[in-house]
Amino acid sequence: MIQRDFQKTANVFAALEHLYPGKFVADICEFDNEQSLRKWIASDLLPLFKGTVAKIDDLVVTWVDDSRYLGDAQAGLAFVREHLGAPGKALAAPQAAGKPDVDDGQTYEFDVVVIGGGSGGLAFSKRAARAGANVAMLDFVKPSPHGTKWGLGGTCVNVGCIPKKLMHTAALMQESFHAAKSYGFGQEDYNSWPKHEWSRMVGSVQDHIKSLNFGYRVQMREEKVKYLNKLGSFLDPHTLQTVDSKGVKETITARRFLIAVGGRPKPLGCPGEELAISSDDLFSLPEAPGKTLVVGASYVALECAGFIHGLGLEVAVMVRSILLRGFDRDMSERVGGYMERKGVRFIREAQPQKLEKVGDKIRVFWGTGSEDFDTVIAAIGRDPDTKHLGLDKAGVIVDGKTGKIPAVNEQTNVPHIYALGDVLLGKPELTPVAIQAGKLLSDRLYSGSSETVDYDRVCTTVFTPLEYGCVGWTEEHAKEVLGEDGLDVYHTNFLPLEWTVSHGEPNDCYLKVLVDLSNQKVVGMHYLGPNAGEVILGYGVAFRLGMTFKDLTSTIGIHPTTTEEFTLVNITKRSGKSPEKTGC
Ligand code: FAD
Ligand code: NA7
Repeated sequence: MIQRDFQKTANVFAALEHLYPGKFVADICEFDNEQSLRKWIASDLLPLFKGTVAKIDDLVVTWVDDSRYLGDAQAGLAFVREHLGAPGKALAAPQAAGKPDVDDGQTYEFDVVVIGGGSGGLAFSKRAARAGANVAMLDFVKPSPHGTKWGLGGTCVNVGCIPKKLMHTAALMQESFHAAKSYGFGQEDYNSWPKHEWSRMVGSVQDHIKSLNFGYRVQMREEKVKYLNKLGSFLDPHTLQTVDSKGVKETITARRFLIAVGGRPKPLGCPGEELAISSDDLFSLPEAPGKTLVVGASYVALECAGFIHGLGLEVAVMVRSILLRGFDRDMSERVGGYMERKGVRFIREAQPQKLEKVGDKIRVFWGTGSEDFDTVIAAIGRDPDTKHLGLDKAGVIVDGKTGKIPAVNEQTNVPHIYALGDVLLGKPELTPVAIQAGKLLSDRLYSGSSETVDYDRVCTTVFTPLEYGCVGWTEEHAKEVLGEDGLDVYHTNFLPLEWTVSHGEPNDCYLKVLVDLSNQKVVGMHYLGPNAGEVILGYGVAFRLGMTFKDLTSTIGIHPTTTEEFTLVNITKRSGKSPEKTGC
């Protein structure tokens, strides 16, 4: 019990360190047992306060300026709320984090070599070359275990955001066909609407991706970045070995390196795992996947399940524990609830134990059952692509548990080697995050800037059938930091006007605004409804600027829209009143 409470509080305090860089320091000390904790308090801690405290009997102690003892965790949080104001900007310049990145006076072929031409690598390369650096960028795609390959641009462009959003759009169109009937289009009999042709959709999506691949190659030429379609690995801290598709090996040297290799889907880790495909294969599947099992419950899993179901196929999702770990619990369950009501089946508290080929089906076995599927998609997370990078030869430290690279302001423990994007430890795995990191790192290294990435307060959207967008804290986290009494949760259900004549239950859509009662600042916004990405990003700007609840509700909305619901919200959870909507 003590351990769990401590862990929760430690997490809160660690978060405060990020929110108040340079102002708040969390020193997390772990002890094997209570006895050694008490010994430490008596021998090391009490003398620090020179008798100002008679007894410290709390698991968390807080103080100001190394001398003024405040008290327990609550006292510390109260002090933060009162004196530190709104969360500030990110940490100091990268060079301050580790040893300085000094020029060793040696001559190298390139100023900087970028390993990985995805969202982050491309952004950095173009910006650095424009600033006058001599840049080479390696990008090489290792085929998936099912043999799928793609072109320049990385995960987002080829097997991530872009094809995912296009297929999500296709699924929403299918829904619009139903709706169109109520608006006077088409036949009474829905079955006469055109059938969806998976292969034609894949053709259009892949054509677009190829045009993007081509565009990036042109950009590399125009920006004078030397693009090498080769796989790189370190031989020493300033030398890479490169291998091309024919197996030809060469070496390349540089003053600096940027590791932007992203990640790849994790295999299922059970017998027969090779029968499952992943998101790396899904977006170019020549035929519709048929009856599909998606394993995993985070956003890649739910998004894929959502659009496959939306295209008229039978889908089940196998959930090990909870939906959308890391997101707001209440919102996550609402996302799942909507999918379930629309016909996606959830197999809860289950994990595949074995996959077997039975005729042209895949039989999946789990604890309490087995079932045949046409396609199984493993969506249980992604591993950073760091295993064969020779990072040990360059002296770059890798996190033992995740394989990700720890860095401060993108600088690894080796001062001239940087890392960004999905490969970074503890940062959001999102394209705009990687792009921003690439641009700002280049500006700091080659254009005299000191601006660093604000990794907190990043807006995000889950493109499930009912989209979920959010920025800021989850309700659980806000309660941990502010306490139940320090937080108001304003919430409302709503029904988009466009849905009133066609489909949708009045209470499917929902939003909530989390407000810190001590200063009325908005600390989190959550929206479940159509066009969530478009809705939430605008509010994200105001959120970053420290918007109060009054700022939000005194903004005059645009009617009739769903985004105006944020400006109208007035019912708190605390009031116990129903958030259900009755009129416009
Ligand atoms: P990547 O884009 O993964 O690029 C890394 C590149 O490095 C790859 O091309 C790889 O082949 C190459 N490489 C690896 N090792 C080497 C080597 N040794 N030598 C040479 N080249 C190498 N994010 C969003 O913001 N919105 C979304 O809607 C969204 N949807 C997603 C949907 C899916 C299905 C997935 C999987 C991801 C999604 N993401 C989304 C996440 C987003 O794609 C990633 O955060 C982003 O692509 C990370 O960029 P990166 O530069 O770190 O790496
Ligand atoms: P995440 O966010 O790492 O989530 C992985 C999901 O898969 C999560 O629901 C896990 O359940 C589940 N999982 C993990 N291992 C297993 C096994 N062995 N069996 C069953 N289920 C498992 O992965 P995503 O692929 O959705 O996203 C990765 C990133 O890519 C994401 O941040 C995007 O930006 C792009 P758990 O909750 O741990 O029980």
